[in-house]
Amino acid sequence: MWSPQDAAPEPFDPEYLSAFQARSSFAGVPPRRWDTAEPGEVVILGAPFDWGASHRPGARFGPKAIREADYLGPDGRRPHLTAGLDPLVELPVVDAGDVPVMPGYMEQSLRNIEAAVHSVTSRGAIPLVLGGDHTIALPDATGIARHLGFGQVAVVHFDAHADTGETQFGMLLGHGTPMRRLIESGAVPGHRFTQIGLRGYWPDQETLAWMRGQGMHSYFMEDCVRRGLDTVVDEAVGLVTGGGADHEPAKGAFLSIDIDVVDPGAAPGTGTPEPGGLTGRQLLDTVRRLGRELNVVGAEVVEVCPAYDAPADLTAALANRVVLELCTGIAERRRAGDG
Ligand SMILES: [Mn+2]
Repeated sequence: MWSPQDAAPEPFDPEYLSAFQARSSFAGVPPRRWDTAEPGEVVILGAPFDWGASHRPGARFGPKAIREADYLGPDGRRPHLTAGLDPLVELPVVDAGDVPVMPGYMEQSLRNIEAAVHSVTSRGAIPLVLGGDHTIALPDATGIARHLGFGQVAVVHFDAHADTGETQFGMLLGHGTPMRRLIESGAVPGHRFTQIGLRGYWPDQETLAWMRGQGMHSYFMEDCVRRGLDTVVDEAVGLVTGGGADHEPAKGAFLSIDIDVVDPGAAPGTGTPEPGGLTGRQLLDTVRRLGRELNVVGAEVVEVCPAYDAPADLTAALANRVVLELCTGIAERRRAGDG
């Protein structure tokens, strides 16, 4: 089986076009091959991969839907109303299209995603991956850890689900297992994980005990409601920048944003909807804040499943704005001279 402990995968032909390729770049930003990213750029990559889904498939169409769920023109400009800057221009943001993936071919597809993310990261740019189901957290975070060092990157993980299953249908790879694979490989140790928004009826108590044993910091929706999301995010920031008890601060943060962290009333177009989540407003404010307060070295927005999003494309529109708010926060941090 493919493992993050293997040697880094070989790069592949960046001219290859996926069958699920969007016809336009995100908001009309300039196209860029991922192997020519410039330092400081935020590079959007599509990962139209959904063969790790346990329930509703269709997230392979997520990258296209997120790029196109937008009522403004493809002019590469999105001036933020209150930040006083345009993150697309200021960072700048570019779009490298979709990573070539092959339906049904789990391991080779994940290798390609990892190679593209690693290529962007190793050039000093910030990969921002549009999923795709959450299996891609494994190659995304591994590609970044290969550059910054195994154990050096913190993950702030927004999700209804912990994604720490030991197996899925008896198999090691799938969208319910990536966080466990990252911990086992050492790419991201348990103490570097902060999870926000967990709820529902999965995983079981044995898995929750394993997570605690690994030192994972898991905030349930009940914590977000009872203690307040701001308090939870204060602690999440402290865990990354302070490292938590007995640990060095992380070199940077990877934000793994499963759109199902938001209540399915506002984000129905997703593979495994779980009632009772965050509001869209809460997620937007939080990702902007984390962009500002953390050294974000990469991000992914996953599990947008457009076939269940009809008729209003609400989930894809929210994901589009999550990307913009995160980029706004990163631009604000850079303007303030912190990164
Ligand atoms: Mn997930």
